[in-house]
Amino acid sequence: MADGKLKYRNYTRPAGGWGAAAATAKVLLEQSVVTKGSRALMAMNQPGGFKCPSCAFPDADCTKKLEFCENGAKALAHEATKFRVTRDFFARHTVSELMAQSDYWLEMQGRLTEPMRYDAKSDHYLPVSWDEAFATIGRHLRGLSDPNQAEFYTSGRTPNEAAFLYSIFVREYGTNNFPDCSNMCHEPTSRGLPPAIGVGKGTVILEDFEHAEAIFIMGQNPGTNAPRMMSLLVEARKRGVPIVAVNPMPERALIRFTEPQDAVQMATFGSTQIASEFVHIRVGGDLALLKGMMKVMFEREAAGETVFDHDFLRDHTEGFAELKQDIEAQNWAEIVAVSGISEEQIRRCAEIYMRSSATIICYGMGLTQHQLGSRLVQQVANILLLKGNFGRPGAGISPIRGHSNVQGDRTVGIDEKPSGAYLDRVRDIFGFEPPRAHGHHTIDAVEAMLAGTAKVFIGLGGNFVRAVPDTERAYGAMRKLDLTVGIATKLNRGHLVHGREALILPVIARSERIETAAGEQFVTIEDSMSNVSASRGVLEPASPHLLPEVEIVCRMAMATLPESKVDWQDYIDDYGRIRDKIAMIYPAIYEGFAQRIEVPRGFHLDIPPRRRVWTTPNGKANFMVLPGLEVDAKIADPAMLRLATVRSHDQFNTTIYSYNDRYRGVKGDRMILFMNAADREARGLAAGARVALETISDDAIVRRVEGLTVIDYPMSRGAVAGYYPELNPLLPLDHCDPVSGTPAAKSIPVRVIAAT
Ligand SMILES: Nc1nc2c(c(=O)[nH]1)N[C@H]1C(S)=C(S)[C@@H](COP(=O)(O)OP(=O)(O)OC[C@H]3O[C@@H](n4cnc5c(=O)[nH]c(N)nc54)[C@H](O)[C@@H]3O)O[C@H]1N2
Ligand SMILES: Nc1nc2c(c(=O)[nH]1)N[C@H]1C(S)=C(S)[C@@H](COP(=O)(O)OP(=O)(O)OC[C@H]3O[C@@H](n4cnc5c(=O)[nH]c(N)nc54)[C@H](O)[C@@H]3O)O[C@H]1N2
Ligand SMILES: [Mo]
Repeated sequence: MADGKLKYRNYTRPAGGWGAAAATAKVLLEQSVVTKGSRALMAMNQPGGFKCPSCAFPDADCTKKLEFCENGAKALAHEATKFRVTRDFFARHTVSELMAQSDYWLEMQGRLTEPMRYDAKSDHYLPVSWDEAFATIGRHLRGLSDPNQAEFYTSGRTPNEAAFLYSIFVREYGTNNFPDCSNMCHEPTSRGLPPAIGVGKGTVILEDFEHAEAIFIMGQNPGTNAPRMMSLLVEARKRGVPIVAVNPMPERALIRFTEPQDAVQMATFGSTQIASEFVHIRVGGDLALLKGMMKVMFEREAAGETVFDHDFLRDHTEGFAELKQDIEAQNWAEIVAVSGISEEQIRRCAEIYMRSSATIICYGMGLTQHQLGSRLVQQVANILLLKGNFGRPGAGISPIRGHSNVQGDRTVGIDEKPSGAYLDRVRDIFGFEPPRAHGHHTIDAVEAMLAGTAKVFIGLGGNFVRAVPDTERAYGAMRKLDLTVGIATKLNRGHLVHGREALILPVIARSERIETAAGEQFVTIEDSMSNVSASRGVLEPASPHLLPEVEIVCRMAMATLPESKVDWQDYIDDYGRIRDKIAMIYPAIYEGFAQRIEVPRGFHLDIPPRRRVWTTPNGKANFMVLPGLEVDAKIADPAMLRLATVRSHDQFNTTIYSYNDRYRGVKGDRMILFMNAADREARGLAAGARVALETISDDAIVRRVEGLTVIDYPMSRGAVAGYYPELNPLLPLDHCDPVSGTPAAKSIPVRVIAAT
């Protein structure tokens, strides 16, 4: 996908700054929402306003007047756009014609305006009434011989109220098939951390950044994907806090940043150095780095120094001896070879870590999207436990989540492996017997579609076919279904790769007002640091025919379950009633929801490790041993490179805002292969060469993407990077972490083939 005008120039300015300010103005203008958009921006992340629809990073205290960033502005501008996808639009284009358009083009057509159904005879989407649409869903779901033949996907923009009701509806219908975007994202956090520290969430809150004495950022690109985090990092640097960034790509915002909301820095063209230590890791080298750092710590203890928090180890942990044995068994030559980092630099990182009495380790997709992602994040917990970096100000583990409410959706029931205790509460409170068998996560769902056992797919938000691995196979799988339903704000590929019958159901977006028979409603979301707050849209809905997600879920339930035990109509009107039920199902964290949500900035959900309470089976924090140094299966092929699929600065997941990637110096093209010049030369390729990539796998499926342009980029050796979702055809469905099912999208073994 390109506009044919690739330009590449090394970006040497700091990230943020005037570039960000100009980009904000530009996107508002492009979407023709300058006045509406800027008014909405003022209400974003303010008490009484709505929550930014972009990432899940929390907003800071109210002392800051404007809490938004360039990429939040892009998300909002694209939501508040004046462009519309109408029935005339669908009359003008067949679905096959639309299929030939790029993701960018589809996105730029604007907001969906009314429910549509696919008509196979004409290959067009035609208008359909809401009643008829729900009746179609009910007919299909009631017609299945087994409820497990339906897949109920959720994407993380869905607010708590809608996600909670969806989880109740689907369980009353009779399945735990909840494939979710987080299955491709932070599932290693959700599955990996509970055995270690008792919760599958981060333990850090915003204030901790003010008390931290060292911050590590591993496998995460905050300048693009969590820009509100940058102001915390700038503040920390100003206090002289060391920041260690671990990344195979020297991301610009990890190097230098100008705070766009800092008037002085803006006026003086000033900037802050972010990483005091940049660790240019090999893709998949993080386990070796962490073990190397721990090895230094054990060496120092052996030499008589006190490095560990011995009281904490004694009172709170188990498994120390096993960890010690594993770490001491590693040798430096291998640690250096696998990480790609010199022993000297690893020792420096260890020194920074040992000197700090309060350390935060943040991480993103660079850690989770590996074949042993779940077990890798446990190693992050290990190193933090050694120094008692839990339950103390300025310290803890900080997975930086993706979608604005992805964490909340999981908290309120989107879980394919629900606990028995939770299911008992659902039974007691709602009066039906929920299914006990575990359901499908994302990869299982695609496999069920491929096998022909899945018949119906309902997507509450998101762009499933474009986000999952193995694009070609996923398209084929989707097309076998009897019914596909896309509940969405914007037209996307998922609506064009559809089942025999298909529906598009357009929703009121985050920034828009929800009025019901009971008056104006608000929804709630949970950010990456477990703060729950209210979100009230301020804009007029994009069309009078849109429905709120809550109502869509309720009406799907009513159309499917005529004998339901749940009073769905009640929930359509009054979202307070939904919150009351959430409080009943989750008393430990949500008790008093109705009152607590009245506080302007919301409230924090209890995270027991912050109190040094461990809700693990043995009541302790556990050191988890992962033998060896590799997080991805070794591949003997000497031509192999590890491909990391990443986000550009101008996209939100499968939504492409433009073909540019400012901080990486790319303009006008996304079919790019970032490669180290030495790796390029070793393959006899010229700079700017056109190449194809082919996946190395042993399943006899040829996975190939053509038409990539090689850019000399300071990647660590052996690693290449390119953009998601264009490169998803290269990612085999089973190339994933077995514990979480998360695709190893950061380490696809590939071979480069020169174009002939
Ligand atoms: N503007 C914007 N914001 C977003 C999103 C978006 O698309 N656009 N997406 C949202 C979502 S859903 C998510 S999950 C987050 C994602 O946010 P991030 O986690 O920042 O996502 P990525 O861009 O996929 O990759 C992160 C980094 O991992 C590095 N990396 C790759 N392989 C390795 C490795 O082996 N080790 C290490 N240490 N690093 C590695 C890459 O170079 C890259 O800098 O952002 C959220 N916020
Ligand atoms: N190769 C590779 N694959 C990846 C990743 C990667 O790094 N590499 N990252 C993975 C990750 S971390 C994630 S989270 C997934 C993302 O997977 P998804 O969450 O499925 O994808 P998105 O692109 O975020 O979904 C965008 C669509 O959501 C709809 N939408 C937007 N706002 C709303 C709303 O308020 N309500 C409703 N109902 N719909 C809305 C719009 O129609 C839009 O087209 O992709 C994963 N796939
Ligand atoms: Mo994500």
